[in-house]
Amino acid sequence: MAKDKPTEKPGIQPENEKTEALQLHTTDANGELMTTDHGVRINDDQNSLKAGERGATLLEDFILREKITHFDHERIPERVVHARGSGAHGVFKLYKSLDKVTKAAFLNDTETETPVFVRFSTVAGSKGSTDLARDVRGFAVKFYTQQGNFDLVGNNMPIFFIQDAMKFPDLVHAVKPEPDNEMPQAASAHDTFWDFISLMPESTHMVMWLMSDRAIPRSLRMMEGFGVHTFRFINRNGEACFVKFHWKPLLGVHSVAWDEAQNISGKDPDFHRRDLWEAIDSGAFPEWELGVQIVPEADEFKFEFDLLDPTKLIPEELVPVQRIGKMTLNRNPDNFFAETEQVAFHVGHIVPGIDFTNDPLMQGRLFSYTDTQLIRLGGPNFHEIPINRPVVPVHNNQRDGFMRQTINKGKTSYGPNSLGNNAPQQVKAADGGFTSYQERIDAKKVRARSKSFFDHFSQATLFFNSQSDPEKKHLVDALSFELGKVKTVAIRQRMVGILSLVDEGLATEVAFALGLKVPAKPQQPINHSIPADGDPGNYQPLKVEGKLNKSAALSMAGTLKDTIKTRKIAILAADGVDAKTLNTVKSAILAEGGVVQVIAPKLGVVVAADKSEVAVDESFLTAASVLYDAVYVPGGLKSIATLEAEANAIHFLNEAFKHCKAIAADDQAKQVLESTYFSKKLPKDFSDETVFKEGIVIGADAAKLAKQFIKAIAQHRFWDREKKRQVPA
Ligand code: HDE
Repeated sequence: MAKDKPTEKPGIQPENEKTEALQLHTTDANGELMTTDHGVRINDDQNSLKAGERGATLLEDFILREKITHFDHERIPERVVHARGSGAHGVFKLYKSLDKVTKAAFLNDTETETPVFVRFSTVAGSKGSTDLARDVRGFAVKFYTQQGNFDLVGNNMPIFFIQDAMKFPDLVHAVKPEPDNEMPQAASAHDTFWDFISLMPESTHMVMWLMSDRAIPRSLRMMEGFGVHTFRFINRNGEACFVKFHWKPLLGVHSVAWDEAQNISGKDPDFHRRDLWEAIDSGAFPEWELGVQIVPEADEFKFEFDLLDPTKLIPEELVPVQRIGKMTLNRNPDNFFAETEQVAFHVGHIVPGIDFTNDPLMQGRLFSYTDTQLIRLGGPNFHEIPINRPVVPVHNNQRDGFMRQTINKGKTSYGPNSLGNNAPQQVKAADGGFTSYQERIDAKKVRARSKSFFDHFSQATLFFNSQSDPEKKHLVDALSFELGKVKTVAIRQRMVGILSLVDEGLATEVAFALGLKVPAKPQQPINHSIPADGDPGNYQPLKVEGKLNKSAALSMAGTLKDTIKTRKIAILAADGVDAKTLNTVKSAILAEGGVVQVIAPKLGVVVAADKSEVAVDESFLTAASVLYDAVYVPGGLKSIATLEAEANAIHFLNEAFKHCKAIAADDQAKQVLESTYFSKKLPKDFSDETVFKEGIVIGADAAKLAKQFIKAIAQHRFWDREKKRQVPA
């Protein structure tokens, strides 16, 4: 794996070929005069034109009319799914050439830096909904390659709910707010979602991922990405292989606790968007390695699942992920609407060397993405919007339409032609002209599902078995929460039946929380996705015993835990704080790339015991422990006395404990911890080992304490603490 090192000086957001091209369309009003849209200088932008000072406004006021009309038309439809998103520019650099398997130029040349634009999103919520909803995250990357745009429109989970595009509108209708009362917003915890899921056994595997901590990431920068479908690579000789795409974050894969997620949704619904923006702004550029799993064409039928089935992943134990390059996000957009909102991704944007497979979900997507842009962006010229333009020239005979920008010269807009030198010319494959993979097809036209898609449970079980104990507990809790919000008992009961086919213990625990019983004999669920004339017997889901019992890559427990880069650490302080211990710990954290904020009873400064002033970043009124990764209480008798009496400080610590975060305190500050609910649970003597296990560091030597604290923060969370579930924060 590549070493995690900063690419540029903090604060500098480098340009690339694409961001430079965007400058042509970028404007800055700084120091400029105000004009109408037609360039006429405006003398008064405060008052409309009236018949007398107290008279009616005149229709002839073109300045008012223009301003109001533009305002009236500012909104465009939000995306029907993935409406809430955050974007960033960056670059992709290849580690090693893949020229043996693909002729895609950006995957051949290790010298090229390919500009990218990435948009992360939640799926179900509206544009203004909370970032911390329990949901799948979209992970869409547009590569502006020298052969045209390649879009990898993926998610942070490697599989999907359904196997056929035909069911997508049903899935989305079920998860979106219910149609009679438009509730709940950005949540799957309601009857229609679970009604659908409980009748669609093929969704079981994905539901396990959705109920796992993957659905509540700590940061967009700390989640994996997946292309989901099996794609094809094609090499220069026209030979094909199968490929699955992965993104592996260099900060590791981390989540928050569900209780925390719900609190963040209130305290800062823009939590993920802000986190991404601030990291890039401060020069801590997020990085992912691009991974590929390559399967030779001859091995298509080697697996116990079908490579074309999007509800299945290829376990990394069977086909390892090769890390082939790195993406660095190093520039925030200048304008949210122009870039993040207007960017148009499409699974069908591929370049020579990459091709589709017959995955029926992918095939449906190939239609949907252009279609949706036509309504969302208002016509067929959305490829001309600056963020969507490739960095290579575009020439063809497509013409006109709403909002056409390009001025095509000449008489001909058809081919062949003799009046315009038969331009633009077609391109030979050897010169980079796209040719489709010549897959052999000899089949009857049928509406059917392949039997090889019918095992809906073995990978759901594999996922569950691969989780650590805390992750399993979170799954039980998430299912109990979600189904607990379902009003119809029959739906809950059906889900318990489905869960019993995944894992008996899981079903028993969820059933207990719901006050239900697990069916004595696991019942095969009925597959309701059958054609009207279909024989239900032919559509029975299969319970196949998977050969693999566990796959380490499916758990987040073994993720990277060697850095505190960009983690946010709160220092609680009041007047009289010991500036020396505070600054020692602060400097040590900053040196490791962490972010530190001082939180005090009021804004301004706290006057330290040595009369120096310490700037306050947030007051207890505006800060909350759920917005930080760890908390430290420095020494200073007066400060400690104030904090001990400050209910918000105690609540801050209780909550940090409840959410399993690293907590540190100067020896003197022990008495603040003694006012918390968890004081009784603290081990008496702290050795390094206890610190590591418990995540609580107390010490008189600030330098030593800082070292241990940093080690604890890097662990991210001490989930074992949840066993002592007695903190009423
Ligand atoms: Fe999408 N999806 N999707 N999807 N999808 C859209 O396109 C669709 C699916 C994904 O940040 C829409 O431009 C169908 C899988 C992302 O702009 C729409 C099916 C995966 C984004 C659409 C799927 C995705 C979208 C809505 C089933 C992971 C956000 C707005 C056949 C591999 C892109 C838009 C962005 C967006 C259709 C299933 C990922 C309606 C029909 C599987 C990341 O076209």
